[in-house]
Amino acid sequence: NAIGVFDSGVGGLTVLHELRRLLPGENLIYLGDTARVPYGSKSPETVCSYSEQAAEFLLAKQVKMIVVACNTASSFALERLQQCLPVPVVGVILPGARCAVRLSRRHVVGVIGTHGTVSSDAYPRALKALQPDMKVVSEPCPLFVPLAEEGWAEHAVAHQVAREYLAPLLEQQIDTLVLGCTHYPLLKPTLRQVLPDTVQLVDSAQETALEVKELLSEHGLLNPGERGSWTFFVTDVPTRFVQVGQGFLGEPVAPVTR
Ligand code: DGN
Repeated sequence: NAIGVFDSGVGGLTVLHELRRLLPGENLIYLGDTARVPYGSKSPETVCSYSEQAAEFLLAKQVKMIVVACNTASSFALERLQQCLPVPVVGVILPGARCAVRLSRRHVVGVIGTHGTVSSDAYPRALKALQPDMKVVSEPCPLFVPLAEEGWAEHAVAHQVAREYLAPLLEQQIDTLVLGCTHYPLLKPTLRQVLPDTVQLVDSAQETALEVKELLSEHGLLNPGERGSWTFFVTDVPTRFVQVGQGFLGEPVAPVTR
């Protein structure tokens, strides 16, 4: 059986990339809800209902577990999905929070994400549950999403936007920054240049892949080997998903079924 992964669109391919690297024997089924992206600016009710539909689609494909690759969907819908679904469900928030707690020396952590993720308070809740004296400073950075999709993640404009967004976090002297959105790993080189060397970056995608591996081995569900398949589904015509997706996945995205 495959691992089902869903996201609002193309961004979750950063999570798929990490899953593929860490678990090359697994069959992966990806659903990008490209007809209804973005989730980041929609209400909790809407994001929950879209997430339930995505999970149902994957369950019908007999997946053995589901990864909610989208930070906004994880923020709003993870608990509900974990309660209702007959397979294990992993989101991206807790793995990222765990890593931040491990790395942070002074317990002042920055979190960046969509408006939805930041307004949900999901990261601060997870971080404080793990480390009660944690100070969390959050900042929505919505413009990073179109910059990454446009291939402008390292453009001068991205540097300027990053300086504006990160200024309040640097004022609070964060020592760790959680990249709480599927698109932000593409901005790592830019963020690295804007941030002092003392600030550590947490890539939720990498941490999530580790958590999936642990969960599968705990349940005896790990697929050994090197030759897992992957299959892509989208809810709109696949043209743009294929074009933009390559930059997120690090290799060509194909074949894609609508
Ligand atoms: N996938 C979304 C997230 O990680 O929050 C970003 C894209 C979006 O829906 N705005």
